[in-house]
Amino acid sequence: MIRTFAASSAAIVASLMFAQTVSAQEAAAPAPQTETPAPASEAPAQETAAPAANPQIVAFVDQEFPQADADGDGKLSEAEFKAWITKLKLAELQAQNKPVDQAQVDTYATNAFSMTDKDSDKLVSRDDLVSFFSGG
Ligand SMILES: [Ca+2]
Ligand SMILES: [Ca+2]
Repeated sequence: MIRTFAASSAAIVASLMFAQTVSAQEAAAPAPQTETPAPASEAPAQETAAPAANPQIVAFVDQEFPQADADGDGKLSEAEFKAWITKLKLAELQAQNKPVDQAQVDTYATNAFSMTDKDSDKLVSRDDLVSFFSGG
């Protein structure tokens, strides 16, 4: 039961991530800033600092992050991230009976890392992953 859920959510998140990566490649330019300022005058008592993350994404990251973080320092290096995302991608391709193009998977992993590492310090935190998978 749990294994089935984990596998299906991994596939969903991997597909989501692939769609984002493809669209970013097509755009070939930094995404326009679409931040809409929150109405500050309303509901001042409510904490609005942390937007609610999709529980399925949080569960997925909580499950996957420790496996991806090979040296256990709480951050994914580029090598750790790419090894992990490559494994996910290969599993997705296998599940769909699609041929594996290693060069394409490498490019995908490189793009995914740069998109996830928003501050370009070559490290990806758990929160970075959650926000990336959440489309942020
Ligand atoms: Ca690490
Ligand atoms: Ca970073």
